[in-house]
Amino acid sequence: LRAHTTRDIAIEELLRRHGTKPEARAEVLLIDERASVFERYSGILRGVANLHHVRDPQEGVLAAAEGGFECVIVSADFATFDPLRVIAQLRSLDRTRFLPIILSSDTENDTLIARALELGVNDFVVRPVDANEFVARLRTQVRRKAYHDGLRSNVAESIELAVTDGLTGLHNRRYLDTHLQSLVDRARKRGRPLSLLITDIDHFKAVNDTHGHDGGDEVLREFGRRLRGQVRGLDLVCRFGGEEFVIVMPDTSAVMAAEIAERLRLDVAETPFAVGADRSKIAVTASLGVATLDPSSAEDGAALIKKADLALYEAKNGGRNKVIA
Ligand code: GH3
Ligand code: MG
Ligand code: MG
Ligand code: MG
Repeated sequence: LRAHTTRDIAIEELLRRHGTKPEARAEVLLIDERASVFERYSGILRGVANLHHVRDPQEGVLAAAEGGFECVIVSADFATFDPLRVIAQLRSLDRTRFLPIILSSDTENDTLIARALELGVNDFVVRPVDANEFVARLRTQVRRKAYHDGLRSNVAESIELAVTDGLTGLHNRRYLDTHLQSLVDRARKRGRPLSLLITDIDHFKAVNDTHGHDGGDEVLREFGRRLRGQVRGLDLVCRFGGEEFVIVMPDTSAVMAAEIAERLRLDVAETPFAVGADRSKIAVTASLGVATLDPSSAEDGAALIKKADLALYEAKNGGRNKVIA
């Protein structure tokens, strides 16, 4: 019996990471007109990759764009088709922009290889290929892709987090700040109306005082859900801060926006919010201020927010549970 020391385990981990143990098979696409090349490469990559074969270069690009591949091997030797075009197409499509490409050439054509590398080929092999070298080059590309895919999704996740409100899952103020002006610009350019509303929960401090901060959080989440559920997908709903929310509504006139605001007000006021383990019901009301972009003035996104905020202030002063448009 072999004693398993910590050192053994560490070495095994290293070997595993460096691919001495079999890795999962990669899904690889070969674009080459010849069945003989496919047979040869299938033999070499047996146990390493599931090799898929498309003979026609244009169909090959389409197959690659359909996804599911971790690497594509492109022939440099089509009878009548320029292999550089295949590479350029693969690099220009969103779906294949980052897909590793290995160029497989019958001859050591330096000019072609150099131009292919410039177009974004990741590696190349010259036939007849050495089996071990081919496997190693392919695995390197597959690992590189996995690593970069991981990085890309981490970046996408960080960006998503940076513009999302953690409590409600709605967009946050940072997102509004970066998008409101372009929504205003677009509305002006297209000669379309644009409305914005700000809503603030009435006496929210009392909710916290009576039901605790967690109870208050639950009300905020439910409030956010109701707002999101009552407007169209293209309307931008965000948590502006504390218990204030902003909704930006493209293609929405002042009359329509006032109706929507009234509907929201009623929905909140008429259906109590359930909080806590015992789902006790809380009566909540909110005040709303509505503003519509004036096409004859030069007001910007910030001015629109200010206008809606003044209306909200009036609604609060007018006794709360009110819409001022
Ligand atoms: P008004 O009708 O004038 O709006 O009264 P209000 O009590 O709602 O207004 P105020 O702005 O005085 O109080 C807002 C409260 O919201 C104070 C703050 O502690 C609370 N609050 C802000 N953010 C959160 C949060 O994320 N969770 C909870 N539970 N409370 C929050
Ligand atoms: Mg306040
Ligand atoms: Mg309030
Ligand atoms: Mg407030």
